[in-house]
Amino acid sequence: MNVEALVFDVDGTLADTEEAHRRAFNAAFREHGLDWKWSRSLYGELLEVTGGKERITHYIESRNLAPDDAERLKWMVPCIHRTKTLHFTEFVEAGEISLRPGVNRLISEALDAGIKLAIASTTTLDNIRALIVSTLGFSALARFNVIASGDVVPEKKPAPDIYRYVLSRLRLAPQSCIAFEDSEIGRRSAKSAGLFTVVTPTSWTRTQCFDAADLLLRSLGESTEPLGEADARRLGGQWLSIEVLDALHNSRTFPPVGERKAT
Ligand code: XBP
Ligand code: MG
Repeated sequence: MNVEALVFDVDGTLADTEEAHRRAFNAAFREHGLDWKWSRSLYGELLEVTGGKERITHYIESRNLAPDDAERLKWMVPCIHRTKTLHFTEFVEAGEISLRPGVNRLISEALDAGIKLAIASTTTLDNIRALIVSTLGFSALARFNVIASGDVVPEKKPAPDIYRYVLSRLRLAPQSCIAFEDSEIGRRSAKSAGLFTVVTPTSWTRTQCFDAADLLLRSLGESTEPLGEADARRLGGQWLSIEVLDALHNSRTFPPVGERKAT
């Protein structure tokens, strides 16, 4: 194997979490006596702003409030976001979120092959920990050599900071690592840091343009949820295995752009 580490984004990649985030934001707004309610369509637009605190601040600034009101609300953002995180972790701990197809399988294959694992996410460490523990068990946290959450770097995605932070902690060059993302913002972050990037969009990001993705798939696939026909044909198998990933990454020959549309 030439691949030395797999670096996973969390929201949308490990699991399809953004609906739970949206519900947690709205629960926090209610708890703080705010009459804000983020619909699915509005939240889809707000996802262009990475980081929950930054997203709430952006929303306040977009409402043309009186300067004093805006300042007072911005002062509340950290507290509102802490409440939101409590609601999100409650949803996760209640078992409402499961890993996307192929994630657990690929993590196990990587460990068996002696490949390191890392996380590079914009969300909070509390959210990441809750998701890993609720889906893989407490001991699974130790499988990851590095878990990097949004606030450890000065700039969130699409800046490359979080991936560069992970590479420095892994002491690996970007050329020997592969990133997994769900959004164009995340892809740009990983690519700017020099990583081969696999993109598996969700319903929140499927309409984005991923022509620049090194590999675009509907999901990582597994025996119970195989890849779509076109993806399976391109990869020569029903799911993205470590062996196929290593070969693709080494050969740097990717399926023709035209065939990159996730089926
Ligand atoms: C996606 C994000 C996060 C989540 C909300 O993170 O941008 O902000 O939408 O989580 P990822 P927080 O990099 O894992 O795709 O409220 O904790 O930010
Ligand atoms: Mg994501």
